[in-house]
Amino acid sequence: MIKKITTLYKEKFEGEPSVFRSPGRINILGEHTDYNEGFVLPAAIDKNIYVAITKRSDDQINLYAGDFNENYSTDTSNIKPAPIQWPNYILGVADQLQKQGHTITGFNLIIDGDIPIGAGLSSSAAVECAVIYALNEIFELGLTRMQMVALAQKAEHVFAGVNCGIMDQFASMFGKKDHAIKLDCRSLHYEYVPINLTGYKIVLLNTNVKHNLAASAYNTRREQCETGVSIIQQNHPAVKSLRDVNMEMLKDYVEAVDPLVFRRCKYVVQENERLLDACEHLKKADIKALGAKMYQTHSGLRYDYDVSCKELDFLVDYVKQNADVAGARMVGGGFGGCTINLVKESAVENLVAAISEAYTQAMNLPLTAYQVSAENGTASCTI
Ligand code: GAF
Repeated sequence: MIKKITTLYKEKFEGEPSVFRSPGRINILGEHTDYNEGFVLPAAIDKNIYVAITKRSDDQINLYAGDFNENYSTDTSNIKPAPIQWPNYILGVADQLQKQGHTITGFNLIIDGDIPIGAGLSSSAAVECAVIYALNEIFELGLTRMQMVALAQKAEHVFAGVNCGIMDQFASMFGKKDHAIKLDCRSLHYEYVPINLTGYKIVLLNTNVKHNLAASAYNTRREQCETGVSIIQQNHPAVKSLRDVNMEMLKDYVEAVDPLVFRRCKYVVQENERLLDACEHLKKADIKALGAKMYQTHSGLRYDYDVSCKELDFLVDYVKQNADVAGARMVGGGFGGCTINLVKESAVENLVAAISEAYTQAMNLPLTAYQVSAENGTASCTI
């Protein structure tokens, strides 16, 4: 990929570029908990977005996306959302830098990568993190990783219109080889937990669908959680987020008033509890117990949080009958993308063959499988 993007750069622009990469992520447990100030357990993976870049002396911004074979140009005095989507993940970052008082000149930038788009593996956060890291380096802005994460998240809110939590950008920037990150999204305290799967592999199964309502439904879920909090606050003013809420409070104050909001909040409260247990299972390499938690999470996302879809449910239901699969669930925001599966190493090949055939027959869609490992976060690449 590094050679490919450098060659592409030289075809499109002049000069010797610097190259940076930022990974996609999986999440072992803790879905839709980040914007509720809860816990998450993601890991950066061995699939990346790459950026090749040089700065310019004028104010011209020239972008080219290898994936789409498309270019887009603007200038630093006129950064606003583009009519096509992909430049917005780059321009949103430049816009945030300017809003935070940083001065940048123009730049030439090529973007490419091997994170499947729309697969729930955070290709957009990886773009934002690769770009902020690249701009921080070439313009010597002196931002810390934590500052870059916050800025990338804000770029997603403003230019992509998704009110996301902090998990994706954090995982991309702070990933560590062979480790998951247990992140407290309230304090931002984090701990690396070794991924010790004792004979199991992490297999992603990509439904190859991304239903349209994903972004708007995501924002609605976030609002429903906030509604739940505001109902409880009438009796418990100290409650700031679902992090401070327990099942008793939900039953006492929310269930009768708003049954839908109750179900949404119930899922989040239970998921936070599950995550703390799951971390202990992972630390003890108790893969069966960890897998059981993953199945429970999927049920919660399917029936209470209502962010799954028939394609994801098909894949989870299928593997549930297989003793070689310890656990599975949808990963990321939902409405398509991948399931994450813990599969006995010796069974991976047969499972992928069988489920691919069954999925295609049932859904009339191809299934794509990836075996992934946990890798380091955003970095410069040596050319
Ligand atoms: C998306 C968001 F970007 C994350 O912040 C997180 O909320 C996730 O959905 C669900 O856990 O990836």
